[in-house]
Amino acid sequence: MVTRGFTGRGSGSNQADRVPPGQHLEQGFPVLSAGPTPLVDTADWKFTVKIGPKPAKVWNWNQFNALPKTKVTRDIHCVTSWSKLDTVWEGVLIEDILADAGLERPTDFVLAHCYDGYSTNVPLADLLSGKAMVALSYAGKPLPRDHGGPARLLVPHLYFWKSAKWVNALQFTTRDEAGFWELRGYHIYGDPWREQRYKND
Ligand SMILES: Nc1nc2c(c(=O)[nH]1)N[C@H]1C(S)=C(S)[C@@H](COP(=O)(O)O)O[C@H]1N2
Ligand SMILES: [Mo]
Repeated sequence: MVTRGFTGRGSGSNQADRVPPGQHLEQGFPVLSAGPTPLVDTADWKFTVKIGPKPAKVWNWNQFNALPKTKVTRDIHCVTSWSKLDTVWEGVLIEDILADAGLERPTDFVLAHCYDGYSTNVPLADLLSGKAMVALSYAGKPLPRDHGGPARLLVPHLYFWKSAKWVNALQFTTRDEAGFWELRGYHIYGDPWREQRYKND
């Protein structure tokens, strides 16, 4: 195995230190979807921030792409046990989306919704401070369809099922409401370092 040395991101200089318990390193990029890949044309694409049932702001593709973009390099961890290091993404940080909507912290929880009907819940704190984005590109290219293109949520510090592909809405909720996999036995939070895979982990 090749050792890369320092990554410049604090914690471990060693790859092994960056792989959570029960995970192994993956060089490829597996595709995992609960159903078929939806075809989402950027001409029809819309992204909505809602507070409860009420839309607070809607962007079309061009409007969304005019928001400030940020590039990040992150390790990702799928609950099926693969981890992939140093993945490179570009997109719009959640705080930059909220700022454009004139919102700060409407509620403490968020439910992300997607074009394929998938959903996943995340506490708002886990989406702020540069921790999460709506990613529009992967490895310097527009996000491939099977990986969630044209746009997906990226929450790399939680298991990858939280990184909702084909995302089209962030809904603020007052309680932490379970999403698709969370309703089907997966952990409500999903911290890979604490191996929060299933409901009672
Ligand atoms: N909309 C949507 N997002 C989704 C899924 C899905 O089925 N639909 N699967 C989740 C799961 S379980 C995983 S592990 C990751 C996989 O992302 P990838 O296919 O880019 O590796 O997407 C997550 N986001
Ligand atoms: Mo997954």
